Amino acid sequence: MKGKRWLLLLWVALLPLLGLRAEGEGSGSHGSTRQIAEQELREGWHGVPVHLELKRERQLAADGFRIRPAADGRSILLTSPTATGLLYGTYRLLALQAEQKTVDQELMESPAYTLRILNHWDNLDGTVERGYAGRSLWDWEHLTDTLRADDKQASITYKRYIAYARANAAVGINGTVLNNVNASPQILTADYLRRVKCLADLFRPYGLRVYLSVNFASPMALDGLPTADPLHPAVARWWKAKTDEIYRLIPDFGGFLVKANSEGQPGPCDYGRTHVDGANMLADVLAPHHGIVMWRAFVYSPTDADRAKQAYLEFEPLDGQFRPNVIVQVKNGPIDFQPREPYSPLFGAMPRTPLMVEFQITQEYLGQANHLVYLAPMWKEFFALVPPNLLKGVAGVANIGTDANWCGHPFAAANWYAFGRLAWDPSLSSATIADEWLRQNFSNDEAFVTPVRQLMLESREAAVDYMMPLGLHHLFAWGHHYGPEPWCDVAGARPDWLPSYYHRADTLGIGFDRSRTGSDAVEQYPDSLALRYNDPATCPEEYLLWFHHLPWSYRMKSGRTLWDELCRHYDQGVRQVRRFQQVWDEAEPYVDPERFADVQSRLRIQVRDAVWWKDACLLYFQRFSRRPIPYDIERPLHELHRLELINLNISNFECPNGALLDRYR
Ligand code: GCW
Repeated sequence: MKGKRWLLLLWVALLPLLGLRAEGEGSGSHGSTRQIAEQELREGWHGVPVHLELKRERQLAADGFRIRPAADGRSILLTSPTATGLLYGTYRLLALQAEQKTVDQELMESPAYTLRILNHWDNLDGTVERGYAGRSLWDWEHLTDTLRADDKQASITYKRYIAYARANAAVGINGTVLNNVNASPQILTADYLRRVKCLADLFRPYGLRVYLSVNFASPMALDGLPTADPLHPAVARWWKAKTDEIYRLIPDFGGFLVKANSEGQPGPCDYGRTHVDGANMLADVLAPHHGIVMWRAFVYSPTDADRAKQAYLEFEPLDGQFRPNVIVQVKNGPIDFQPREPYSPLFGAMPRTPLMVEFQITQEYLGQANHLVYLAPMWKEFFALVPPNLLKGVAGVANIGTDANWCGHPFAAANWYAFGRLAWDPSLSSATIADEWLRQNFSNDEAFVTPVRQLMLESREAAVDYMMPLGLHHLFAWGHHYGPEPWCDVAGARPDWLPSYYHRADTLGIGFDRSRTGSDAVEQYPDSLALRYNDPATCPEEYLLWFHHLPWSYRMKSGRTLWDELCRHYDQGVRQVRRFQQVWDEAEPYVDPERFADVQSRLRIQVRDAVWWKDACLLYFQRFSRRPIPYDIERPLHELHRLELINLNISNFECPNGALLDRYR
């Protein structure tokens, strides 16, 4: 049982494990992909015969598919212009079967984006930056061409790679960046590239392309070049040779992801060049191979007193200057994956540049592996304001590791699933996706699905409420970003890494004034939104303290003061997770004991954490507001001075787990 546990919670666990071998799968031919589809159907499909047919159709995008039940109901025709599309259609059929849905109507689907890519922040030493589900999936040491299912030693990791590829294909994810954006130059050595090739060969038949994050100073680190200046001919020559070497090994290699001149990473600006110079140099060497550059816009050099404005200030003027195979990858919000942020104003501001959104699937700022937070509603919020057709692709920072259940929290796999589904079709609702995932993974029983789906749908708002409601942001503890530390002060730290930079609480009020009379960040939004956000009376209350510094006595729409409303949001968040506990306990008859107990115990941690957040934030802000916590809400359970002493003593990147954190509370 134990050895196979890592498969247990995967939605495709409903499908039988493939016994395929690595050899012969590397050709990338349609044949092998099609064979996988056929085998999946043979082993998993219990309905009428399905006929697969490769067929070009005007209404179908490359990897789209059409499922057509015959009029007499005796067979199903699955067509697609590509073998990968046939595989996607196969997985859709198997999903429908698992959800006990009948296939009695034609179904036609085409992916909304051609780029649906996971970004792993995996280091070569097996650690994962902001990973909370064990170690990196990539066992570099044992990745060799001879990796086979029947080789005992490699068998576990081999099966894991195949299961990983299947899981991605099952939701239409078609790219994976294997390594951390804080990239080690070593990944580009011949030795590592050979291992990358092994993964590319394993993943290819599942329609999953491999990409790499690259360190901009690689030519210096690996071959002693005196510079990494993108305009220096020797540097461009080095990248060309390296890129050609990669494509000799991996003919369908996807391209590079680059974090440059951000958080200490090297980049073109080190040489007085621009992001355009750096990105275009790489784009030119990739272009002959049809590769792309995903150039991240996550930069915040202090070009302005407000960090929320910095990426825009640096990138907006570069619009129209990038090569066509450069895609600028922008985080969904202007700061950094906070529980709630308005969308990044760069979307819409660079009409002549292909853009990708970067979501964070791993819950760096959302309770990591301890909190149940279903993220589809957050990503839908983004798509509600940024029209999906404005984007070229969608990237998600993966939450996957070697943990038995892949993602740490048993419900965290729902976020991997939701990411894939939304990258395929951003018009799907959060409820539909949660419904699918629950049915495929747990039970079709309405008595289970209805309340637990509701729990999932409310979970993100609950987290916002007990962590940082009304537009508050970055109140996190230093480094590891797990618990609350609104008081955090670290001598010599960058001010914009400290919570007080963001909440600006004082005796007069709280919030970051980004209105026209403040930092004027509102100006970066389209006129109609700028107008709305600029006025506290029209600014949506969920962004109020993101855009405004307001007095504690400010009247909210409810008629309550800002202080009272803040208290109520924290209290509401706590009450909601308590309610989640009840819902989950009632679900016991429908869930296997192992997963039941796991979620139950993590919900207990979540409730304790929610109370910790509420007490820490309210008691700390009360020092400034000097107002009572409304008497009809639960009284604080902690003393502020004791909360201030909590030091989880975990490094930036270590994986906290419930047991460890519990010791500190
Ligand atoms: O969210 C922050 C994280 C860093 C991360 C960085 C980034 C990979 O705290 O760990 O580094 O963003 O996105 O580059």
